[in-house]
Order: sequence, then C-alpha cells, then structure tokens
Amino acid sequence: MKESLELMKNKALMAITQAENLEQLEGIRVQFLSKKGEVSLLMGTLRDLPMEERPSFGAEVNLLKASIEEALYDKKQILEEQALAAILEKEKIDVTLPGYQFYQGAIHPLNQVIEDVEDLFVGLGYEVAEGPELENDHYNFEMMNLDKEHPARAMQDSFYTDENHLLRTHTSPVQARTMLEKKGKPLRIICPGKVYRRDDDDPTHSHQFTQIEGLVIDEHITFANLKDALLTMVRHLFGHDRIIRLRPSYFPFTEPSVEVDVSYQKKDGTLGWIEVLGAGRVHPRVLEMGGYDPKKFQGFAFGVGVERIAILKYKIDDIRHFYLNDIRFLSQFKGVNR
Ligand code: FA5
Repeated sequence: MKESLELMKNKALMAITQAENLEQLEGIRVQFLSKKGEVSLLMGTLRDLPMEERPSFGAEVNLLKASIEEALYDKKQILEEQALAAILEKEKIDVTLPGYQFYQGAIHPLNQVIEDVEDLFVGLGYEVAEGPELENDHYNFEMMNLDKEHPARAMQDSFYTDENHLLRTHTSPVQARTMLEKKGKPLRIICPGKVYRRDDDDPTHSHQFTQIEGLVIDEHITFANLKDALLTMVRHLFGHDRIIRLRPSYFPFTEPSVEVDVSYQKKDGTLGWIEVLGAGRVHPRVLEMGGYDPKKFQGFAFGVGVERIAILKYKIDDIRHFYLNDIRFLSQFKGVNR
C-alpha cells in the first residue's frame, strides 16, 4: 500500500512539474483531488484494510493530499506570473506613437463677466444671493409692486407653468426673498442668474438671458451711493476712461428709476452711449412689503444684462453666439480676465 501511495505522489508531482499552463494544472487537480479523483478513490479503499491499519493509512493519504495541494499551489503561482509577464510583453507601450490631443477648456465669457462682477462686489462687502429660476408670481411681480392687473407686466411677458408659477423674468424677485430673509436688517447683495422672457430672438435680444441684480438697504442711502456703485462697476469692467449717463426711466419697483448708458468711442471717434442696465431707489412700497420701515431705511437696486456687458466688452455682434457652444467662438476667450 505504501508503495502505491509513493507511486501516486511521484506521478502527481511529475505531472505538476510538467504542466505548461493553468488549464493543464486544473486538469491535474481534478485528476487527483476532485471527488472522484485518484486520491479520493484511494481513500475509498480504506474499508478493505484491517482495522488496525486504517488510521495510519488514512494519515498517509492525507499527507499525500497535502503535498499534492502544496505543489499545485506553488506551480499555480509560477504559471500566473508567467501568464502576466506574457500579457505585459504583448501589451508593451510604444512611447514613440503620437499621443491624443487634449483641448484646454476655458470659462464661458458670460461666466467670466459674472465672476468678475462678483469679485468686485464681494470685495466691497456685498453677499452673493440666489433664488429659483422657476419663480412664484408673488415674488416675481407682486412683491415688486406689480399687481396682477399692472400694465407694466406686459414689459416682461413670460413663460408660465401654471397660474402662479413662471420662469422668472428678471433677478429682482431675489430682492424680495432676501429682504424677507434678513428680517429688517441692513443688507447689500448681488445676485447673478438666468432669466426668461417671451422676447423674439435677434442680435441683441434672447428669450433666455442673464442678469446680475444688486440691492443695498440701509439708513441714509442716497442716489449718490447708487451712482458711485454703478460707476465703480462700469470702470472695473470697461476701464477708467468710461463715464456713465443716467436717463430717467420707469420701473414699478424703484422710484425714481433710471436707465444707465455706458460711454464708448464710435468708429468715427465721436462719443457714443449704450444702455446696459436699469436701476433706481427702492420703492417705499417694496421696502414695506419686504419688512423694512421706509421712514427709516432707504435702498438702491440695479439689474444689469450680462450679455450686454459681454457684447460691449468683447465687441461681439450677435447675442446668439453665447448659446451656440461653437468651440471656435468659445476658444477665443481662453485666458481673458485670468
Ligand atoms: C429689469 O429687468 C429690471 N428688473 C432691472 C432693475 C433692477 C431695475 C433693479 C431697477 C432696479 P430691464 O427689463 O430693462 O429691467 O432689463 C435689464 C437689462 O437686461 C437690460 O438693460 C438689458 O441689458 C437686459 N435685457 C433685457 N431684455 C433682454 C433680452 N431679451 N435679451 C438680452 N438682454 C436683455
């Protein structure tokens, strides 16, 4: 019996040594160690032995099994390493091949303007506020002193999702939301964001565009403070030689209201003006609805069209370029302002 164990051991170890790949090795494992393998069959002969020989024979078979398992394990490590080396050899990287070209991204020109204006006003102590684009009629119009039947609503015809909800027509509802949040405390905020109107698209108008709202409320705020904030912004954006012109205008939420033009030099060298924003002193009714006592507090507000700023700043001839995502257009703004 002992010899047959020895023979089997030699046979198994020899086969393992000669195995050339993992498949062959698995075949050897099945041949010797599976349920119906040669070692198991040997164990089955145990019952044919006299009682006293059985324990030592069982122990021998277990030793045989252990040495086959160990040899299989060692050989498996070697074959796996060889297989990996073969794969690595086959997949060797040719560093002389030409690489892929990666395009460097850039910040969208509208976002560059927004970031620039934010940086300026945050440096002046303003907070950046936000509000929803799908807005409640109450904040978009009523809190801005535009009752349900107010004719000035027609100036900002819009997209309604139901009777009380619309895509906001301006960033001014964030004024109302912030006033209620601040509960009568002085505030200074700017709020950039997308707005929507049922305007026809043309080179200077889009049905969706971007505004930055500004709002300051405190005691002793005058029109001079508004003018100073606007001039500071215009000169920061366009250069220190620019001047601004305030023209009387009308917004239901400010009184008095102005439209603000920025100076530029025309091709013939003469002075020209371009309207970039609306502004004014916060209407007492708006202050009151926002929880501020208009006898104690005053404020100013402005709403600037970001596209208009970018058009002026980068001399762009059509607002629609901003939304087409044409890489030839966008790649011109790499590194501007950075
Ligand atoms: C307003 O939207 C007011 N909420 C601004 C305001 C805020 C006034 C606070 C007073 C106090 P207006 O409709 O004029 O105002 O729009 C402001 C700016 O948005 C315009 O000066 C213009 O630059 C830009 N704008 C208006 N309509 C469009 C459009 N369809 N496409 C692109 N830009 C537009």
